[in-house]
Amino acid sequence: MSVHTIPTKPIEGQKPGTSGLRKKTAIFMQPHYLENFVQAIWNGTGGAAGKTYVLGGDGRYFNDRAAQVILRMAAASGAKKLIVGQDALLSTPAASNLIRQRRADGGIILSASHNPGGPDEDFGVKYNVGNGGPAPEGVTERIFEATRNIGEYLILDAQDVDLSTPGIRRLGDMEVEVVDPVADYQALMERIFDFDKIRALFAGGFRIRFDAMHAVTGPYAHAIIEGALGAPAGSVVNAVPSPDFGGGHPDPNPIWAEDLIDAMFGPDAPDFGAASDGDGDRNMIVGRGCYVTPSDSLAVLAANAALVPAYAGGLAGVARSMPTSKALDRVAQSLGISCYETPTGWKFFGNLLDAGRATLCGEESAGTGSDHVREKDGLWAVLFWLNLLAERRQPVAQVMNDHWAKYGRNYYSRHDYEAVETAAANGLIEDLRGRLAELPGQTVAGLRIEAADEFAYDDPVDGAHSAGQGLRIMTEGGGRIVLRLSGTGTEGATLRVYLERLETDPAHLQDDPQDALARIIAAADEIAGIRTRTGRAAPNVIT
Ligand code: VG1
Ligand code: CO
Repeated sequence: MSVHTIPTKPIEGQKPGTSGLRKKTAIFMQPHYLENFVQAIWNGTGGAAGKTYVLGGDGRYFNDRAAQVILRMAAASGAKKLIVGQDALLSTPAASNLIRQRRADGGIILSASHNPGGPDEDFGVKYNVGNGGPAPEGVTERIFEATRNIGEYLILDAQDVDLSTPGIRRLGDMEVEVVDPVADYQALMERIFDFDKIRALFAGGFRIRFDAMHAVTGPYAHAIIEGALGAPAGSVVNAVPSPDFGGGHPDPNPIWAEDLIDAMFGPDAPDFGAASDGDGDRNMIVGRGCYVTPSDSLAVLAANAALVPAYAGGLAGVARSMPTSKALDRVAQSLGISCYETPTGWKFFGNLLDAGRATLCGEESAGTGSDHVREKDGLWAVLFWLNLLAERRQPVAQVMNDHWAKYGRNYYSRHDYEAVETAAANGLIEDLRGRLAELPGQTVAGLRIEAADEFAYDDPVDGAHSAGQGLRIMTEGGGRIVLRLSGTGTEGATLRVYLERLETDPAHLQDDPQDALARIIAAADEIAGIRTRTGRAAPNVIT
């Protein structure tokens, strides 16, 4: 087997976004595209020589081929060992766990998360560092810099490595350990939650529907929910990962997981419904006739953490991304712990978790997690809910009503305008940015604006500064409008408008969120000129 040095040139646009590099699959399959980026990961992080990496992905189209290329490139650059999920599969949280447990130097995760997969859809590559979390901005900047200076990459001339069964293989001088993707992750979950209690819940007739959305959590949910916890066969649906996720978007929200919503709001609904995304780091929680927003879910988990063995000793603190609702802040206040506000993207939680300042964290985009790994974790959130329901023995709707009665309800919604013309989206943001200073004191759609700014973050642990993290407009009575552009899309620009209002009147805790937010929604449109500038009468996705 010989090492080939392939001359190459920098390729435009290999800048990692909110969560790794995401592009159309066809772009990743162009000559040198994947190779350049992988070589840039080595070049930007001090080389692969002597290193141990974890490798796996969500099983989407090109996952298997990309994994073989990365193995050959790692071997050519002198990596010591690659730990790979069987069939090149690993959920994102399972990969994070393996990096930590095996003390690997880092990991490469092949996924475009909730984006659809297939030859005409999306692919992605994400680099995680030694703490198991997404590379922080400083590292992704060095990788991007390396993509702009690349002149060659190294690759071994070799056959595919057999990834179909667990075991130790060799590729040149490098060791390849193929592992069961579920085993270590399952063991971790058993250490965190009270599996006996949850088993007793199911034994008592409690019914769950977990929708794996044809994505990577299928094998995990099957082994844990139906296997270890004894839920009846058939509780986990769409459990076989498929390269195009059954033709859908593996995005656990009421739009893309409509089947689950229908089941949970229909006759004979099970007690509990949940779904996860392409790479298994997101979650959706639904009770019988009751959808739980991700921001509320995060707050409920924080408020009930003492019911879970791993968190029974109390939470060091909590953290949420800036656009996530302030429901969590209200719980933190009542627990007397800190609540940190970070920019969008899991990489910003890493330092807080490493430093022991936060135990739980989450995002409005259906991501929730804790210090057990350094990624958000979909199945973990589902097990957390099961553990708390096993203790409280109440329907989800009752848990929510009690929560709102105690803390008030932060009505919340996100409106997405997808694939908007990039210039129009940038124009909207730039124009609004220029007007932020003059907004306070104005009354728009009957609401007085109290403050407006652009969010920037100074990491309290390492002092890193991140600017330009979203425009915020605060209105009287605890209202808030946030606007930012997505950093994970692959087509045009996606404008995200986050809308929130606090309600504490007991007579108004059961309203429809879109109605409860009507004035905030109208104000957002009037302030930013959303309809005029995007040419869209309404958002494509409302969550
Ligand atoms: C989106 C979400 C963000 C999340 C990111 C990655 O980013 O808003 O909260 O961390 O996706 O999640 P953006 O830049 O498009 O708003 V995942 O499950 O796609 O890795
Ligand atoms: Co994801």
